[in-house]
Amino acid sequence: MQSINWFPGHMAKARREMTDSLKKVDAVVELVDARLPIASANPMLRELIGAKPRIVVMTRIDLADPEQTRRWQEYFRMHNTAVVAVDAKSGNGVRNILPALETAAAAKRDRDAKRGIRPRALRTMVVGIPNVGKSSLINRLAGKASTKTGDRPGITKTQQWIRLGRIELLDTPGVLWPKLEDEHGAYALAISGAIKSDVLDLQAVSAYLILWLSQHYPQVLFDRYQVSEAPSDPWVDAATAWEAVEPTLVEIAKSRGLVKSGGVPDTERSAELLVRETQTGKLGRLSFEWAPSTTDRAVDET
Ligand SMILES: Nc1nc2c(ncn2[C@@H]2O[C@H](COP(=O)(O)OP(=O)(O)O)[C@@H](O)[C@H]2O)c(=O)[nH]1
Ligand SMILES: [Mg+2]
Repeated sequence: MQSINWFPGHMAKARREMTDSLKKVDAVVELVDARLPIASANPMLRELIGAKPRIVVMTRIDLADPEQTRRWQEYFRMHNTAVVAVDAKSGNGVRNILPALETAAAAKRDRDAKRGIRPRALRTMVVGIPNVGKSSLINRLAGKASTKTGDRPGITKTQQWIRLGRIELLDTPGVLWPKLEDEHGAYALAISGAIKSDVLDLQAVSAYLILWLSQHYPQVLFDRYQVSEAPSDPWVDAATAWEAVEPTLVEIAKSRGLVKSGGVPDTERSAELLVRETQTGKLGRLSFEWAPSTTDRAVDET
C-alpha cells in the first residue's frame, strides 16, 4: 500500500464541518456505493453520529450486480440497519427513503411524545464519500419539494433546509473520506472510480480488477475481450498480480488493436481501457465486494 494520507488537507476540515452539521440533525442518511458497500462506508461515521438514527442508502444499483445488491440488503437488515437501494441518477428507488427514515425515527418520536415534547420535523442530512451520489440524491429529493424552508438562526447562509413532508433535509451534504486501512477495500474504491489512480497506480488497479473478474465474472473477459483463459492466481501483492495478468492484458490489447510502434501490444492502454469500461458499466452490472452469506458473520462493520 502507498500513502495513507489520501485526503490530507480535507480530512480535518471535513470532519469539523461534519461534526457541526451533525449537531443540527436528528437522523443521518449514509450513502454507500452498492458495488462496494463496506469499502465506501466511512468507519468514523458511527462514532461521529453517536446514537442518532441512521439509514444506509446504497447508490449505483444500476451498475451493481443485482444478486449482490439483494444479498447486501439482507446483510444490512441482519445487522439491524435500515437499507434502501437506489439509482440516484435516474431516481429509481428514491421514493423509499423517506418512509425508511420515518421508521428509523419512530422510536425517537415515541420517546419525545411520552416526554411531552411537541412533534417537529425530523431533521436529516445526507453524508458519504466523494462521488457516491450525495448531490444527485439531494436534487432528486428536493425536486419534489415545493418549498425550501429558508435560513434558521445558527445556520450559515449557505445551508438551507428542504422540507419533505414531516422531514427536513439539510441541502448541503456531509463529505466523508473513504476508509484507508484495508488493501482490498482500497482497490475496490479505485476500481469504482471513487479514488483516483494517482493514489493507487493503474497497473496495480487493473491487475486487481482482472483477478477479481477472473474469480467472480470470468465470462465478461471471454465475451467482451476475447480473453482465452482467466488467470486463476489469488491476489498476493501488486507485483505478483501484474505478472499473472499481463497475458490477459496482452489479449485485451490485441482484441482492441492497442499496439505500440513495432506492433507490440500496449498493455498500459489496455489496462486503462479495462478500468474505464468497468467504471462506465460497459462490462455489465458488477460488484466489487462480495456480500457475506446470511449465515456468515465474518464481516462485522456496518
Ligand atoms: N449510474 C449512476 N451514476 C450515479 C449515481 N449516483 C450518482 N451518479 C453519478 O456519479 C457522479 C457523482 O455524483 P454526485 O451526486 O455529484 O456525487 P457527490 O460527490 O456524492 O455529490 C455524477 O456523475 C452522477 O451522475 C447512481 O446511482 N448511478
Ligand atoms: Mg456533491
